[in-house]
Amino acid sequence: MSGFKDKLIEAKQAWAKAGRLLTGNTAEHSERLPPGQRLVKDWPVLDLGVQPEITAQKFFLDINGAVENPVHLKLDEVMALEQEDSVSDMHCVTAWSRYDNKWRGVSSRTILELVRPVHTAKHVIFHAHDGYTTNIRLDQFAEPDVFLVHQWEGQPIERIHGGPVRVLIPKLYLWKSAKWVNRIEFTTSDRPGFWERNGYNNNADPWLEERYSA
Ligand SMILES: Nc1nc2c(c(=O)[nH]1)N[C@H]1C(S)=C(S)[C@@H](COP(=O)(O)O)O[C@H]1N2
Ligand SMILES: [Mo]
Repeated sequence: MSGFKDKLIEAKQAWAKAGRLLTGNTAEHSERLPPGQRLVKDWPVLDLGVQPEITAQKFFLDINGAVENPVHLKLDEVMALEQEDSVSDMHCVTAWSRYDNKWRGVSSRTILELVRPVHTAKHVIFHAHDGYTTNIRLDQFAEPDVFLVHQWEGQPIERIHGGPVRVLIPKLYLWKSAKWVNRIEFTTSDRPGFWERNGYNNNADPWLEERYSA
């Protein structure tokens, strides 16, 4: 009994340290629902308003910059890389979260093995067909739940959600997950992307409510 209580206090101290009780969520929710978020069942669409149609002909993916082996991939070459399934939650800065999304695609680990970033590479910049950009750190990219995804719930990812291939970074707010990605650039220094230059937080951790820049 007291062991359980100690555990609970320990957990709460850890949450408080991490800022997880920022908006006073109840304990059972704060386990999984980040502060200030509400659950949705559907998948809302959010972007700059241009939704480019990327056919297999138009599709390309450059992975280059501070890497030993830059590549230029067509869609069938992306599909020929090792494919994996993953289930993860999505958290959007506009305050919706969706649990248990089933994804299929290429893991960031597979990408890293393919292009081999140089030792001084520390950041990753995503570029997309609509001109959108967003940036993360290399260690965030290397997380096991990060994928280039082309299926959601067993179906091809729709154009409105960035199909045929988009980025997925579940542990960060969804603006870090570029739709219609066409270039993954590894860099030695950080370079803020579209929203990061326009008032959003550079780090974007939902558990720390890193929504806006200070
Ligand atoms: N290429 C591109 N990717 C993008 C965006 C965009 O405008 N263009 N918007 C971002 C933002 S702000 C969000 S919240 C998510 C939304 O993804 P969804 O429309 O699939 O929900 O995509 C992110 N990726
Ligand atoms: Mo967003």
